Amino acid sequence: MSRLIVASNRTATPGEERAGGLAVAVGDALAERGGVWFGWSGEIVPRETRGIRMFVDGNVDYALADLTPVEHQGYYLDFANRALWPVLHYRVDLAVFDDAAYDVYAAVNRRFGRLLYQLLRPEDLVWVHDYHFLLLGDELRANGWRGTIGFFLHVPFPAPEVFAALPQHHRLARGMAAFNLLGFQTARDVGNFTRYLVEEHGAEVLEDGRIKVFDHVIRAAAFPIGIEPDEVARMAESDEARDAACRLGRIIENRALVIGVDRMDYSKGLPQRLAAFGRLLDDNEGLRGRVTLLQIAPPSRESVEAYRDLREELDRLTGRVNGDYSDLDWTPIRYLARSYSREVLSGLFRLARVGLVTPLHDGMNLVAKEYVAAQDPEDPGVLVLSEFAGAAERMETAMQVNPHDVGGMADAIRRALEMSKEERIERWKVLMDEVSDHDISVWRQSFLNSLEAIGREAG
Ligand code: ADQ
Repeated sequence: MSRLIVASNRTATPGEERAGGLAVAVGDALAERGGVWFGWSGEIVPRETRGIRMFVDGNVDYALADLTPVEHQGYYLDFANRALWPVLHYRVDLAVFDDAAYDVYAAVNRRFGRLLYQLLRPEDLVWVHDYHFLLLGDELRANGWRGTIGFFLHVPFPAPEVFAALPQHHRLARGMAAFNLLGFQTARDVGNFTRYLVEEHGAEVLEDGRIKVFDHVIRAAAFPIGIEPDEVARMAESDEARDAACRLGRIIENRALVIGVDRMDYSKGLPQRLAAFGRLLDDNEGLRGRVTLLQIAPPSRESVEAYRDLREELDRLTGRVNGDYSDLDWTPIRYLARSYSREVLSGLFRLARVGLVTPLHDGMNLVAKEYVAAQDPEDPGVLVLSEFAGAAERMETAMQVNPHDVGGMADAIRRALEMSKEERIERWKVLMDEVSDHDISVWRQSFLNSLEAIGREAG
């Protein structure tokens, strides 16, 4: 079997907390097959250290490179986080466009391409991840790499006119055409990407579905990412999970628990979610004192300003609801701005009667799948899921909501709380089948099978 070489901005070096879907998914895939994980070390050093630091953990070799302060600012904070992330999540209003930042982004892709090329052996399979490295394939080609290169976008690919708002979208698209296979989370993303290439760059869709663009023939397909459901189910029954559920259970007593778990980010729809919970209590007197929302959302450190504004808004909304409705022995919203282990989260998911996953836009959203996998099959909770999470494409028996519609979400939470056990079990079974059928190894295998097939075709 050829070696798997994964490139992603951050790797999950052993011992690190892995809050973030990419680190969890890629880490699991690499641990299963073995290979090399290449990326930024997380270190910012005053002057670019030329080489790569290597170390081994189990069957994974880590190859890490540092960034200089200028690179970290331009490539990571300014272009990846303040231009690409908002545009890919339909927030052109929040994007900051800066040519100088793009130049640094391109330069880091060039330097990392050179470093990665030096690690490669002719038979290797290269798999690049996410929006930080849109130009990495092109840079490998510039160094002379002729093997197949796959790419997977973890976040949404937006409607063509939204991506075209990026002043450098032409150059990014040319770079992306250097990948042989581009994987997306959903059919909607593949459709958007294909339409973008056709409308903006005169691409031609061939009979076999491949796309001819900029003198390349590429393939774009959906590979919905998954989790390890058995591991989540096991964690949900671990001692750590039971302890956590017990501690929380003592406080909420026999009240119903509604849970939300997210990285704190404007794409996750947190203000709308808190507002919907407020509306639920405004409109349903009978629920006051009988239901608690636990929202866990650790700050993303890198986007300090955006985080500060969002945090203030969440504090204000929580304060409004808790101020209006708290009683001596009940606080409606418990808001925890910190991270927990996967065991603790699984225990809390299992305790919760309702899982609220209501992003405004999300590539997939693994929390939706983890919530389902953590449930007690005899008495499962209800998933309330945004129609704009990639997960919604295949999780049809979740209660799907429009995350902008506060009243509609309040109503869905009420219906979820009132739902009979029979209906909960019926809906959950369908969801659990989907989570099991499209688990993390199916995702990895189907992507790598497609990539290997392309490699064979190319001879
Ligand atoms: P994220 O935006 O990070 O991932 P998500 O898919 O929900 O979003 O993954 C979050 C992961 O981090 C989950 O495994 C979750 O359990 C964990 N996590 C979240 N909050 C946590 C907390 N407070 N403490 C500890 N762990 C926490 C990106 C894309 C997604 C896509 C994934 C994978 O934005 O759309 O699903 O990559 O492709």
